[in-house]
Amino acid sequence: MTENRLTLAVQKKGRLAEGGLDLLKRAGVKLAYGRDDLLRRSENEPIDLMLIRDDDIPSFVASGACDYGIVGENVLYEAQNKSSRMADLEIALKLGFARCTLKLASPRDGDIKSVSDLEGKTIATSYPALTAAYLKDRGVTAEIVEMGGSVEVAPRMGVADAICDLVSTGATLESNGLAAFETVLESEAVLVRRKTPSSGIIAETAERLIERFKGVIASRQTKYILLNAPRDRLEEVRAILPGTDAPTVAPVVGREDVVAVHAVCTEAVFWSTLEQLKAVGARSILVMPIEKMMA
Ligand code: PRT
Ligand code: ZN
Repeated sequence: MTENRLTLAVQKKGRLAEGGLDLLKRAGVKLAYGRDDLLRRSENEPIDLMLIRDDDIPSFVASGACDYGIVGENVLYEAQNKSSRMADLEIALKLGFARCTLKLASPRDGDIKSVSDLEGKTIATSYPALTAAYLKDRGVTAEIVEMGGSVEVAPRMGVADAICDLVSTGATLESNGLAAFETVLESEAVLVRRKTPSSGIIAETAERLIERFKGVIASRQTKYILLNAPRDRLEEVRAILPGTDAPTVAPVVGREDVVAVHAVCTEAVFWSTLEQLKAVGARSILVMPIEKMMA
């Protein structure tokens, strides 16, 4: 840790690494070329990245080895349920990627269909603390078998009756003959820090980084729409534009009956949105990405 430089822990390799580095790049943080496996410096911001396993990120931030970290809520809450040393951690910002759900699942054609069916059974998971806390809340006593990976094979191998694992598309459960019956946690990548705030230059850097992250997140689904609309159907067009409060309406030279509409749409613009716009008479519809945003 260098004085006056913010240290950010990012997963070295995996689902969070890609999203984390992309977020930093979009936030204008350029990384210097470096051979160091553990530390990457930024060449234009007082920021150093520490590249580690995602499971280590909560303790690196809690101990002060890093100021901030990008980690899944699943890993953060598991760490907090395991150790009181993590109580000082808080989420500074939800980052909107690496979304997944921690679910209880059992063999599709078996007889475990609800949480109460787990009484006296065995559950395999990489999230023993979260699973235990969830079962305790519901008054169910079950044995938990901790596994580092390949949790989905546990029922087939006779290691457990059910599993508690992360699901995104559901394909892994499906191909292993399992069906989810309960959601334990909804998770996404978050920016985590200690509750006791840092001060001075590091705090200023953090504030700037968080504002930029917010801008990147907001601009991800925000689009700029340009279209021509019949003047007398303007209200209908406006009602369809997702998340716009005040579009700009300009005249079209030589066309009294048509106006040009420019709007920033803060909600997702789908093909079906364009079809609806066309159906009320909009023409020459252009949807453009927004590169940067600041409120
Ligand atoms: O080496 P390191 O410990 O850093 O990496 P890792 O193997 O623990 O992490 P990685 O990269 O697999 O996941 C990092 C984080 O990504 C997780 O902690 C979650 O916050 C998030 N994430 C999002 C996921 C998934 N989606 C996901 N689908 N993590 C894992 N999975 C696995 C899941 O465990 C299961 O095996 O994908 C499979 C299920 O996927 P579907 O699409 O078949 O449902
Ligand atoms: Zn991990």
